[in-house]
Amino acid sequence: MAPTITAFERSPDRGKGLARDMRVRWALEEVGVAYDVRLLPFEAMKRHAHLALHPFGQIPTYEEDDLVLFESGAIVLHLAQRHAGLLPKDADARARAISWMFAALNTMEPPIIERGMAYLFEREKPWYAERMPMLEQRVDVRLAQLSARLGDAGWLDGTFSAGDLMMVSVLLRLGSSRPLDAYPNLAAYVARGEARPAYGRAFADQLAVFTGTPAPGQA
Ligand code: GTB
Repeated sequence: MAPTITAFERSPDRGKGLARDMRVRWALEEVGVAYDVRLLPFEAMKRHAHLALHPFGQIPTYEEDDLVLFESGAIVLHLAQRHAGLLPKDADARARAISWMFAALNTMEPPIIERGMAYLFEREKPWYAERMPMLEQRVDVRLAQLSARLGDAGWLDGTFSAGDLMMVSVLLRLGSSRPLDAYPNLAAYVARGEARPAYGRAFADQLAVFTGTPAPGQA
């Protein structure tokens, strides 16, 4: 049976691909696994049936036979370990790719999310003008370090991996409020990720939830 993931029935971004089901969809497309999606209204995410799958009442979740997973990173890692295409065969290269996944989630994502939350929800607050430059600077430090490491390479460590999938997904969370103009190699890196056919299919599928337009190839 095809695995089932959960996603927002109504996402505040209306299909811009920012919710975390997008990275799971992308991984599923990269490894060529067909999947079903169960769309959840916000209230249903907090009810017992969903809390049994996800202790924090969030999306995405992943169900495959008797296996239930939550946390987008764990789901992508599971897919990458079970299927070819997202992790190198060489054990050391594999471990390095997994390090990049953790770097995306633990080192890059927190300051990016903190800045994004302040930008969205604190703009009217008296402390915003003072706090924002500090948050911008924390993001900048990480972007500069990542940019220095990536240099002229296409991907973070040799061929495209789950580490790149996660890093591109996290960088996309910066959105239009924080363009990557100062880091042309990171902007090109993100564009390379978005240009992957698997990304395109995943993006079209999650957008179709909000536009009602079936993704190409789907009835
Ligand atoms: N660490 C978990 C993971 O990686 O899976 C975090 C999961 C998570 O934050 N899920 C969010 C959620 O379920 C959706 S992705 N939120 C509801 C809740 O907590 O009650 C975060 C998100 C939501 C919306 C947008 N957007 O519209 O732009 C972007 C990102």
